[in-house]
Amino acid sequence: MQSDTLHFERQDEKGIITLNRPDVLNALNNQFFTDLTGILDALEKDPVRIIIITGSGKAFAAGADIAEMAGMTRVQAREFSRHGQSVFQRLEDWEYPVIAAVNGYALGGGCELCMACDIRIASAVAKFGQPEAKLGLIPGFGATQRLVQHVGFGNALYMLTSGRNISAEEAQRMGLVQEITEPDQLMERAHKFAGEILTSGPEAVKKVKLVIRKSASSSLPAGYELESNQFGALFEEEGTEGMKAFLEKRKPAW
Ligand code: DAK
Repeated sequence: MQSDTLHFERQDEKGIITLNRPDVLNALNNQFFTDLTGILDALEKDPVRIIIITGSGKAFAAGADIAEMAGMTRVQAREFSRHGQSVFQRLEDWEYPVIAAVNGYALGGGCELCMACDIRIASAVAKFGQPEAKLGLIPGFGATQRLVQHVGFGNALYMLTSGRNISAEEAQRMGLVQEITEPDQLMERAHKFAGEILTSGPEAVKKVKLVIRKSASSSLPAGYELESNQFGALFEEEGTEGMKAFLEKRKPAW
């Protein structure tokens, strides 16, 4: 599937989304959000068990499209922000894991996109940042909420008030990035990790994401209850097979 802003490819149980406006460092415009929605709609009907998102050229995404944003009124800007937030929320709520393979600049909306993914694997040359304040703006696609969850208040304010870019190593130290690879090994590593997830029980993977994501906006007791319910449900689903396979010293047949 090919659109003006994205390329989508299915590889067995994986779906690979490549941001594809390299001339403007994959800047995120309204069309991008519409195109991503189209891919998620299609995947809802015919799912894959993992999504990998990456960028073409030297950027993952260098932020919201400043050229498009510059002409917006207050009302249009609010709409643009709500549109982006809802699409990123949909990605975060996607039932299976989403890996960001961050190949280069992940700035502003690009950093927000990678934070809406579940796991971030970064090229050693990737740069992360929320430079909105340098433009006299604040983030509009979720960073004021998600960055705090990823790196804590101090680090979030450190990045958001200064607008400075941080290296992949700094991002990893802060907890934003899970793995760093050599640039030419990024996609190989993302596929390898996806392969590791694919050997886990599909229902267990779905449920652990569900419990973690839902609990982030609920109380601790509600989170524990959800965990117990989902844990229990697996005893009528693939958990039985997983435990049996372990005891019989064989691979589980999911
Ligand atoms: N938007 C549009 N075009 C961009 C862009 C962007 N974010 N980033 C780069 N480009 C374009 C450049 O203008 C240039 O186009 P041409 O001049 O070739 O026509 C081309 O991509 C290549 O960029 P450079 O020539 O600048 O490349 P360099 O390697 O020299 O520099 C850079 C790379 C990433 C350091 C630099 O491009 C840069 O600083 N880019 C802007 C980064 C940035 O400020 N990102 C944050 C964007 S603001 C909201 C909704 C959303 C948001 C906020 C509020 N509401 C509606 C309330 C989110 C905001 C953002 O994400």
